[in-house]
Amino acid sequence: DEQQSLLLSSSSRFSPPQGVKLSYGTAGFRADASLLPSTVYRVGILAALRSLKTGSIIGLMITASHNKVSDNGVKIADPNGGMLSQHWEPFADALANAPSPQHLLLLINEFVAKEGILMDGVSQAEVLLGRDTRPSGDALFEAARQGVTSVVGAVATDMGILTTPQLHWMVRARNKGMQVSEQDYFEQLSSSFRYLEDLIPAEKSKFDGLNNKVIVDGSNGVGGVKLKVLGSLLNALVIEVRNSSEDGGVLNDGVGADYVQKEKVAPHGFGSKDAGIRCASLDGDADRLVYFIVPPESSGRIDLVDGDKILSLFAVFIREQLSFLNENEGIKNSHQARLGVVQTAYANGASTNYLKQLGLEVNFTPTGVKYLHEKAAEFDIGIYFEANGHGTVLFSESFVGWLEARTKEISSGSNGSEGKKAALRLLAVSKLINQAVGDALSGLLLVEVILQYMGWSIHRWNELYHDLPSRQLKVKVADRNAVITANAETVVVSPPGLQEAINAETGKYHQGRCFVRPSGTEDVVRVYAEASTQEAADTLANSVAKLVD
Ligand code: 16G
Ligand code: ZN
Repeated sequence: DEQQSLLLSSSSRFSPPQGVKLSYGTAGFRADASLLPSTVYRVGILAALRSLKTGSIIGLMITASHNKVSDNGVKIADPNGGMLSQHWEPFADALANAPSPQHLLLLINEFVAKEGILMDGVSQAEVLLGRDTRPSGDALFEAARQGVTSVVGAVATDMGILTTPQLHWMVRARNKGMQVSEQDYFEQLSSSFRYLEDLIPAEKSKFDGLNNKVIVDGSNGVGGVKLKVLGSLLNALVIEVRNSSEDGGVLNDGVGADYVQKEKVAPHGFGSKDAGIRCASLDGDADRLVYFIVPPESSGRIDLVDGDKILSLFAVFIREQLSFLNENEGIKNSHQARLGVVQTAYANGASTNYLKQLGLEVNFTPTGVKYLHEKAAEFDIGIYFEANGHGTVLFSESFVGWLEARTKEISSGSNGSEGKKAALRLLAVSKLINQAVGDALSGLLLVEVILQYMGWSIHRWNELYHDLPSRQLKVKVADRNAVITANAETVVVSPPGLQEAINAETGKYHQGRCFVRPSGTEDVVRVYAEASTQEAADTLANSVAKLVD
């Protein structure tokens, strides 16, 4: 029929690369861009099928995040704006690796039958397409468009050049029946930021002098461009953007959140002239954010204020607002909101101790946003962050409803103005922060307004706790999947004996902690070690790397 011949003819234009096996890893498919047209085309088909299956709008983003400029990648945003349901990942793998159009068609027909997807040509499907600033983005966009439209009844909507979190936000908003132009995104972020600023008590210190300025490294990518637009909608806060894609530098080359966090050095374009000023860095698709402090002397080393510290700042603020709410509520209105935080094994041990001392429930999941996000969604307010700067805050619908009711009820009463303000602040946070996925732009605005509210400099914030020295290494091995882990990647269960050997090494160090895991994005095994001195962390990491080798 029409559908079958359409798929056959369009797929014959996109031959899969020879001798490469692709896998929908932690962050979708990623590879050298030249290998990807057929994969992206096929993910276009998958996105259209996903839209038919869910009866909702689906997103397809073309990016390779912090990876080098010649790489690219593709990932799907599900109806709620989150990651593709894990249950569909094996189908994505099978599609990408089908050797011929005939195989592809067979796979699709089988899957469609199994999932009960109605491919009747009458049902409608829509996929929002986004891409970052990579030069390969245009051609891959075209491949994706052809994939989507090879499913009869499916429409591909070009959302243009976007950050990854913008696309996820748009998918989430569209499926809630909201407007989703880029202007709507900027409008929601900037207005909730200004609203939060207005809710800062007069006696709390406002921005002054240097304190109203943040300098942001855009990783020579899409984030810098978008941040300039966002910044132009704000008054008190001055955002100076460096390393934006139009500045001519190479994407992710000596710049960006991944580089700054892993190497602990200042990105290109930053130096001792910036000493004392708040600096921040985005990654190539602006879903990661870290802050840093440049020291006065030009050693290149920086004080890193990473995802763990952003999480801690958010947790302190939200916990304070919740306590205001409880103080000001009569017994009949009280609602013990469940606040939970989620980290991975990469979280600095000092951050975990700090959060526990605050009395918070700290949960651990394996690396990868899909795991953290899912766990955080179990709470009334769930905050998750990876040390690398990817994270966000999730509010349950029922809690948002409760907050809305609070603001109305309290306003008719006489006391409780602090409680009402706290409810208003939390509601504004729920609108400012991107609840679809970690978003460096909305995260930056939330950090900035909380610092303003607290009257804190970046130095004061950085002093919340002191990071334990740590070291990360990667080891090239024949088969990274020979390493199997459990307990949120903290324990090796296979090969046998390896964990015992790691324990024996770790036991030699004061405050020693060490784990190994197979990377989800590169063909390596990663080693992480922490100890009371940098030298000890380095030696521990090196000796465990030898055990893996
Ligand atoms: C991907 C993940 C990130 C994770 C990283 C780990 C998403 C959207 N991104 O970039 O969360 O930290 O992979 O990489 O899930 P690794 O497995 O190579 O260490
Ligand atoms: Zn990214």
